[in-house]
Amino acid sequence: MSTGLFPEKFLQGLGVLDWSYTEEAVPRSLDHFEAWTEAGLHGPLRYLGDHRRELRQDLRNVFPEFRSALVFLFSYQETKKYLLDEGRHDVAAYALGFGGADYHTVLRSRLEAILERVPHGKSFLSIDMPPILERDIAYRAGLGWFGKNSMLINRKHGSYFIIGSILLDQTLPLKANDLDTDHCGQCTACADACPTEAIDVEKRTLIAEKCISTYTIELMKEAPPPPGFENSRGEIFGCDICQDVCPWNRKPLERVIGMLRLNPDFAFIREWFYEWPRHKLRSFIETQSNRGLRKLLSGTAFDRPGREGWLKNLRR
Ligand code: B12
Ligand code: SF4
Ligand code: SF4
Repeated sequence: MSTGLFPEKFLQGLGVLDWSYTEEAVPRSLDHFEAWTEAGLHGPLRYLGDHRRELRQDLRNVFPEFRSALVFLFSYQETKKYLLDEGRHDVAAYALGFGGADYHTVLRSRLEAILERVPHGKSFLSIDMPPILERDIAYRAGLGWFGKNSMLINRKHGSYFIIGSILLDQTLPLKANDLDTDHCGQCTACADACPTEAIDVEKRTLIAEKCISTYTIELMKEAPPPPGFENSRGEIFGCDICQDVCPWNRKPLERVIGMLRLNPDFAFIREWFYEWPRHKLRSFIETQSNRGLRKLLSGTAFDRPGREGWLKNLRR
């Protein structure tokens, strides 16, 4: 979307690939979400099936003053391109794509910078954590469609982005894009490539407990890997396989220069993941207490699994 509200250079500087607007409070895909949780497909992700499930039914459950939302797609394409060129699949690109910092923190300040340009009263910033169906909010703002891998895919920019939204207590003189339609067609490349058969093509969703991303990010204790994990590419944190094979990600990556830019404070990440052999990293983590490891990783995306989770991930 382009309006005088946000100069293009300003948004480019913040890594925004595209943005749009919606006044719809209720997710269009709510039925799919409810069927998914009822069928238990959220598996170990309890926060999707407990009392927070109902909160996702309407944005007003989270922000009662809701009248409209601005939705932004924040790129990590350069990092993805770099990792693909280097043949490195250990760590999901999103985790390195914001200087190695936790994207929740980085994108919150970018959304705050954007908010300064919008006349507003009360507002609510959403990046990942709140009980909001964020792919759906981007969908109803017309920013893409739900791929068979369940990613929100944008026709021009693919799916290597994080969705961030600003909920407002007033409407703006803007119009949502038209809803996008399906552009997967007969393709099933993502489901064919998923080593753990976690993708349900018919339902356009995941069986969460089979997904490597769940196993390596969300499971913080020793646990058996999902069947097929041994056939992955060496992933130890997150998984990008079903995006890497998606034809809609090819062209967007041709337009960018591959780059890994880590904040100086997080330069150790390169050493840990790319310079040390795995057994060295594992031995190092063994010498740390859980609290000590969390302190070292604080501010990055990598502190989530904790010591036990990391030892699990590095067992392979
Ligand atoms: C839980 C969660 C996970 C779980 C479960 C994944 C999942 N598919 O739900 C796990 C840990 C596995 C995970 C993994 C990843 N995640 Co995640 N995750 C979330 C979280 C917190 C909630 C998602 C959710 O509500 N799932 C519930 C299920 C039912 O939703 P769904 O699978 O998306 O299904 C929807 C559609 O498919 C649709 N639908 C289904 N069938 C049909 C049919 C039709 C016709 C239509 C119209 C719609 C439709 O309805 C469903 C409900 O909206 C969101 C943040 C948020 N607050 O929304 C991030 C989020 C989805 N994750 C994100 C990312 C980046 C990832 C990873 C790429 C990270 C990585 N590299 O490891 C992987 C991708 C795996 C994958 N293919 O999905 C991004 C996705 C951005 C994008 N372009 O889509 C989000 C939006 C975070 C953000 N703010 O950007 N994630
Ligand atoms: S993220 Fe990996 S394991 Fe999960 S569905 Fe995609 S390819 Fe399969
Ligand atoms: S790989 Fe094919 S089926 Fe899967 S999301 Fe991309 S276009 Fe759709």
